[in-house]
Amino acid sequence: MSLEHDLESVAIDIAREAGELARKRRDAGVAIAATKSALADIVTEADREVEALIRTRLNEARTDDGFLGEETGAEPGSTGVTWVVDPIDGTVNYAYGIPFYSVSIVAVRGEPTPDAWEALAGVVYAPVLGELFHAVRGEGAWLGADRLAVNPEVGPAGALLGTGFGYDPATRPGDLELIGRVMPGLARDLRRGGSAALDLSYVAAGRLDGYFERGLAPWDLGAGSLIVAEAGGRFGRAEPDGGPRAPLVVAATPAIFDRLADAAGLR
Ligand code: LIP
Repeated sequence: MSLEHDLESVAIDIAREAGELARKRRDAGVAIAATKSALADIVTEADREVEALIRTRLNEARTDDGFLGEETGAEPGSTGVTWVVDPIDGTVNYAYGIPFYSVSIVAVRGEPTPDAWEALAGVVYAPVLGELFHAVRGEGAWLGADRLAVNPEVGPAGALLGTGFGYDPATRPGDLELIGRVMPGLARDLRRGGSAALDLSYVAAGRLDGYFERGLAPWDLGAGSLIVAEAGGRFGRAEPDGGPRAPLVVAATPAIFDRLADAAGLR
């Protein structure tokens, strides 16, 4: 088995176990452990417990790899491979009992930053929805055993787009201004799912024509960006307008990527 397929197999097994733990904890009731960057940026005890499980399993399976997790930060490794992990992406959905949340795990080579890494294998698992999206670099993207492909074209009514908002209320005016730039002339409607990893996977599955959001962390987008690319989609990330604001992510079918990127100010 190639390195990439071995990494994918490890990620799938761990994502399934982690997702089932998250679901079990959710059913038992969720405790908010703390807030982070803003009042809305919560972390639950389950986030911490699930990430601890993922770290333990990765250490068992790939002892000398590096790790970068939303809740426990970075630990360098010696193999050149780093695991970038969001234990529960869609934490607010999770806290409210909304099933649109996922475990996101990606193995990358090189510096673990989105602009520098080479994503090798990624998994996004939604335990309540029972859907496991996965991809290996150069080998396509899958939902379970079904091959994924982005929509080849967008209908005359316009594009169905996903988006999201940062936790900091100060970003709200910019987020709303961004929507005002993107929707006219391009979108038939918007969906705000609340899990970037699933939003990106939905682009790969053709359930969304495109997605854009400012302020995503590496663990939010790591696995989903590989899944989009391997499904024939395009993915871009940059400081909008060259300014110091939160980086903008755009992902879409090639049929509208350039128009969406231009309207969003990616280039
Ligand atoms: C979330 C993203 C979502 C974004 C939220 C938050 P978390 O990640 O998946 O797309 O809109 O602000 O960043 O915090 O649930 O891991």
